[in-house]
Amino acid sequence: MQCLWLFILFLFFQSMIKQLVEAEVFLWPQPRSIVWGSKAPIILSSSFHFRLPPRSPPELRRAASRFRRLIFKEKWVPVASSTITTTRLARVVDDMPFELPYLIVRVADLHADLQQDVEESYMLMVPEGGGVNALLEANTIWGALHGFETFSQLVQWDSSSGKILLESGVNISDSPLYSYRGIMIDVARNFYPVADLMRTVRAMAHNKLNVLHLHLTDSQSFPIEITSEPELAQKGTFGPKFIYHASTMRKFISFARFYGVRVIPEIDTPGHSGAWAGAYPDIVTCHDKFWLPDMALEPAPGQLNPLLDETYRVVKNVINDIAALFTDSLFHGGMDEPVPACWKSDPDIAEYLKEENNTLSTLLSHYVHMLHPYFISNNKTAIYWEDVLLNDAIHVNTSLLPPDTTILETWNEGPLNTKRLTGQGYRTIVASSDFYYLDCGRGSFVGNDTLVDDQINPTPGTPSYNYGGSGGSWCAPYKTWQRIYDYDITYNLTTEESRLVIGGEVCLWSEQADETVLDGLLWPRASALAESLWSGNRNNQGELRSVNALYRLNDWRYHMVTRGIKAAPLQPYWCLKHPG
Ligand code: CP6
Repeated sequence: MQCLWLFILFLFFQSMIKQLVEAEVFLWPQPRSIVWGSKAPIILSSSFHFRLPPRSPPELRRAASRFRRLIFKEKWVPVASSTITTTRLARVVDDMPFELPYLIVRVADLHADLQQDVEESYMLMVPEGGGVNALLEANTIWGALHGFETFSQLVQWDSSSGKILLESGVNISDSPLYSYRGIMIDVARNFYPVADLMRTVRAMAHNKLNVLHLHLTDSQSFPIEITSEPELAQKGTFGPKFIYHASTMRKFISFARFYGVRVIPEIDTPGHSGAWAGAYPDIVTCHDKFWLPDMALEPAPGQLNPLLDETYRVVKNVINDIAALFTDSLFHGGMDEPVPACWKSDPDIAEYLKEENNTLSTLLSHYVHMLHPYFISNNKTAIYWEDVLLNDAIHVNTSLLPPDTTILETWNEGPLNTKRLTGQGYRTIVASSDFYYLDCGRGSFVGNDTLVDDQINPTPGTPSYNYGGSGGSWCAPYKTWQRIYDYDITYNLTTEESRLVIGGEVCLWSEQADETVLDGLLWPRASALAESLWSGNRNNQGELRSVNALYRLNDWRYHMVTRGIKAAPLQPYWCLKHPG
């Protein structure tokens, strides 16, 4: 009996000691598998180098020098570190001045392109005690980049000795649960300077996020230069400063690639297209009819007219140009939120609808029938918002959208629509407005919060929004990092359906956002998504890991701040110094 108590006591202390030790190194996102040894720190001196495979491509070489610079420059001291850590490190530095000579990098396939489903796994082995090389093995350079990132997070600065230290005796075997781990930024409601998008790409890479989806066009503006149709941007943006020139965008895409981040363009049609009217008023329905001046906080939806040849001439040019500019094989074609009253307000469409068997859905079907092949002929897989199949009033038949060239992005009805889409055999990206919309719950509106599509020319005096468009309170509450972390994107799916969920993305709609608030809206909430999609939001017992993640995420937030990302605080600083 006594023995049993002693044993329980032993277990208790053992787990306490383990917790103290494990609290010293924070990795984000947590790797799939990590085995710690004694964790005796070893020194990285200025002779330390990454040893790359012969004939490594520039992406790998630049990443190696980037990370080497980061490791020696950032002098990271975990904010959450206790005095125990510092004294232990100081003692170890005195007692065992062991150095790590090299990190040997091995990559099986040096030339795999950065595309959907590229292999991203890596193994990182730092032998105990120094003197022996560490090893990073990956199947592709994109996996090796993730390995560099993890390596950089094992590094700390010891302020008392001034040495750069690395935890030794670590074995990490890591790979993502989902291949699509993204952030969507709406750059049409407000413009984002490229420098801010570049900082976002760097932050994404630190979080092992791999897709930046740019919502490039909407009714408010058309800020991307289309070489063959220059007037679209010239007459569709807020001004000459608010344009992504093709040459700038090309450089940005290449920059992102060096960080292992794919940039996916979205040209949103046929709805949300009011800004096309600047250059081509004739192909856009209802752009000048919605709404009354006192409601004019959101422009008319503006929808491309599927009945006109001119529409297809312009759309085809736009898709061909964007397809050539953006190197990713995925291309987002929009198709969200069709407004029946907008199309109906056009006399030709009204006429069309009088014919037997003609409906708004057959009109959209004609448009999709024309549009989808433009993506195929450019060797692209099209992504569409779920509305194209699931919108009650206007949707197309699945036969128009072959699953091998179509991916759907779900944003309504929580997990229900994910089931509907995967159930029909479509690969699906989850961007649930209930869980992943980052702009929600920050604004307010006055009065009626439901924008009915028949609300064309609403009665003067109708309560109106006090800001433009959706977002804000429209989709309250504000999504906390825990809410994002805990969302099970394969909830209620069969194994087969789950396999079709390729990942998810948080969305930053920009009615009330631009570069001044970008970092604080994205981070650390996008970090919650990053870990949830990388190594899962539950432990082996099926319990949500967010319960124990706060301390580590808090430290990661400070680490991001050190790396130049103005991530929002999660708690008073005090809390990190007084862990429960
Ligand atoms: N703009 C576009 C939007 C939204 C969508 N598409 C949106 C809808 C509802 C909420 C937030 C954003 N502002 N083009 C939906 C995909 Cl709550």
